[in-house]
Amino acid sequence: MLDMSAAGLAAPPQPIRRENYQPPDWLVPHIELEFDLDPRESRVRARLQVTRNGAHDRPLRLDGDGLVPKSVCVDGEPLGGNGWRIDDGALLIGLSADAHIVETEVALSPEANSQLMGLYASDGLLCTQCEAEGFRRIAFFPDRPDVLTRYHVTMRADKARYPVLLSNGDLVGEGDLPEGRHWAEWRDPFPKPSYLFALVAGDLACNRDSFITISGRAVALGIWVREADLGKTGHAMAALKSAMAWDERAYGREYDLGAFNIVAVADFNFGAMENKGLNIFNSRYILADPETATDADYDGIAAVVAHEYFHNWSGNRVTCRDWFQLSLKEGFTVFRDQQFTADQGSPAVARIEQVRNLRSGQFPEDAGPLAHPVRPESYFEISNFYTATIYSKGAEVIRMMHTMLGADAFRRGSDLYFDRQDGTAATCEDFVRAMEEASGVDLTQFRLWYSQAGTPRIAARLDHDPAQARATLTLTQAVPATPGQHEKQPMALPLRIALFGEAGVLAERLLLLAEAEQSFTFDSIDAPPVLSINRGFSVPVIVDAPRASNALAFLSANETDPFARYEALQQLMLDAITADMAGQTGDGARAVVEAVRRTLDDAGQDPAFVAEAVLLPTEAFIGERMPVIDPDAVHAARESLRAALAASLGQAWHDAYALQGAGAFEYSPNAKGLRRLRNVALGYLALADARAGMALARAQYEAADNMTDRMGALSVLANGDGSNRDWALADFHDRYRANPLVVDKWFTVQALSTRADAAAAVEALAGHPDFTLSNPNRLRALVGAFSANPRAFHAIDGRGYRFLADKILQVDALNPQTAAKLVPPLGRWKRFDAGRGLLMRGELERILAKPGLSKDVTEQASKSLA
Ligand code: B3K
Ligand code: ZN
Repeated sequence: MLDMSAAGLAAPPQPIRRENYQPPDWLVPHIELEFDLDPRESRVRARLQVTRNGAHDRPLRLDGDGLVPKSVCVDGEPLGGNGWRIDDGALLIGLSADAHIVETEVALSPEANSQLMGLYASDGLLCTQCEAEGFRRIAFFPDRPDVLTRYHVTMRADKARYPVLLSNGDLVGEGDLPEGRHWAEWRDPFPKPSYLFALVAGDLACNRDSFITISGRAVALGIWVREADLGKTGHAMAALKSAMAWDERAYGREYDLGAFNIVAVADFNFGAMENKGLNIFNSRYILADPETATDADYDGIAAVVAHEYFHNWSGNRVTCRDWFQLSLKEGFTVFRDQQFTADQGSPAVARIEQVRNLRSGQFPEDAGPLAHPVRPESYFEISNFYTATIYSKGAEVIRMMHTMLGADAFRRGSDLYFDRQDGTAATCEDFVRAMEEASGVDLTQFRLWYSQAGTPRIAARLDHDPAQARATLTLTQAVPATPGQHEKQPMALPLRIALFGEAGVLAERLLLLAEAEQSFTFDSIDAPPVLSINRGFSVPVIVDAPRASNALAFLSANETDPFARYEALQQLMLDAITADMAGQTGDGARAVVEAVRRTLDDAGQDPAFVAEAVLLPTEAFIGERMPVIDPDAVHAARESLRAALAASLGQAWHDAYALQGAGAFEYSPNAKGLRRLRNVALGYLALADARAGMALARAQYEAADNMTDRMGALSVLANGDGSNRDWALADFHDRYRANPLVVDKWFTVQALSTRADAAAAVEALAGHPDFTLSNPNRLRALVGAFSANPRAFHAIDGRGYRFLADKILQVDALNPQTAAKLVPPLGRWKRFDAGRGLLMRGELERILAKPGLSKDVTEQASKSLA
């Protein structure tokens, strides 16, 4: 037998398992943190009050990552080298009594921190990111979400370089120090887990405002940015105030501190972070003005500002017991931000966008090697579990409870949950139990949504018996096998359906499909009805309900639920494209053309809805429906349908293009809808007549008074040929070279180009002086976007795969968390032909062979190969 230790091999790392959860051995009711800040070397002193939790004799274990203690004291006495040891980065101290004061001191280098976890430097600022396990890179501490601590923070820094010093809670003192330094002291009265700690030091300007809460308390609001960006903070501030008022109305949740601060930073691993009282944001989710931000950017800012604010209750006041419960805060908070967004504008358009995101981001994950339940069972690196499943599917799980219970009982359930769990670290089970108790609805079977991975599939058959005037809907469900879960049980699926006759709705019901097969009958139905299924996308599944094109066309014109109307048209389009790829000739394209014409002609419709409804399903979505994805065939079939729409509906596209009202830029649902429709129309006009289309796009580009119009034009120009294209790309870069968020758009529009030379262009752009691997936004703008460009990324010679793998390896050396997020597209190799599959596997193997590869990328790449 091979003796691992003798062979010098370390035991393979073991995953963390949910079933092994143990309460903390030691609690930390209070901490004092002192920071002497400097980009090169910052000193951190931590003074922890620790108390033994239960009767045991285990040592105190304080997590650490890359920390070297300069000193360790217990109850004021320095501990010699025998009193402590380091084990896997953590500091272990044997303690005799049940309560002690433990003090440690460490030195950190923020400017050398390229992982952007812990304390780091970004564009002259010093800031922190701690979720999930970044606090252990700042101080030795039990860095787990179920240890709740009161924080008292003192910061000292050079006053000229860092005039602003912020942390969680309320400012309790500040003053000057010798040698041009100054200090500030912050106290957060709410006990919190270490992942919610934050500090910022920098030369920042503030957009100040205030909010009076429902009980009449004044909250000082601040959005902190670079002086030059101050004019771009108005939209985020307005969104914050709307979100605060909305949470009082919709959930009865009031803000609890005297101050709420947001800081925007340029280098950030994801969107934003909900640190208690001091949210830190990726600047792309704060900064906006019409000249530099699109309508989609404006919408994203409002949604993320609201999301982080809502975490103050769903995440901070009630946090997670362990990271397996991550969806407790993320799924619920996404659901809350989705409700908020729906209340701001068009609920139908909001739902369409949510479902499109779910289908493009979460369904492929659920169907691939990285599939995992909403409440995972194990992980190696928790950063890899901030996934579309935890967030988007998690939100759908909450939404289904809302649907099954009804809005009133759901609200009683959320009130009970917040009351009962306030100040605790809770589990998904606690949430479901509160919903159950408040409503009396039994959610036993429903809990499978937390434990079973994979997207369920529903097949539907509708029979009609004229003699009995009865329709019978037979539904079957199946949940596909996923890694580690071969056998699945039938789930509780709340399915909204309607039956239509020529005169309109004959029956509407919310069905609960709970068995593998079930039939539902509908009486007083004289003639064979048309089935509309999964209205409002009430259940996140794939539905197979074959319907003739005239039935789908009927629904696309007559459904009363706008989402279902959209869905019927999407299905009609999908059927036409699928038939084309299968070489069938039929009237699929003609049916689509007529349905789109009717939708464009429907004067009463919200233009934003029309713009969504007439968009063809994405190439990624079409590919997902194929047994073996053929990106070239998908592209060809989709383009041919696009060409048919462009050629047959010339006048309708002209009319839609001309719809936009005159007048200055306005950010309102209607104006946004008109801009969206106009840009969609521009795409079709350019397809019908490339020369005229490029000229029109250039004219739009030059005349634009807002980024939505300019970007819409640029994307048409970038996909085209000729001098207008070259001119526009050069002009855009020149105009906006000083604005990194806009330069990101310039990279993305080229990375997403449908041109045949897109892969070569992206390789060249990776050598552009403005490209850098160290800024996650820039990396995602080029490399992330490219891997979502189906045809270019899946180029048959494998150059797209090779490019991505090269970038993953380069980024891994700097920032493993962000590198690991780039891996999933390579893990989809089973879905492609053998040739592509082999090339993708080859790149995953090459990645895994790299010595010193991070735990983050190792987990993603090795699971992707399995
Ligand atoms: N809670 C953070 C995400 C942290 C990601 C850490 N890898 C932002 C959010 O979801 O609101
Ligand atoms: Zn969140």
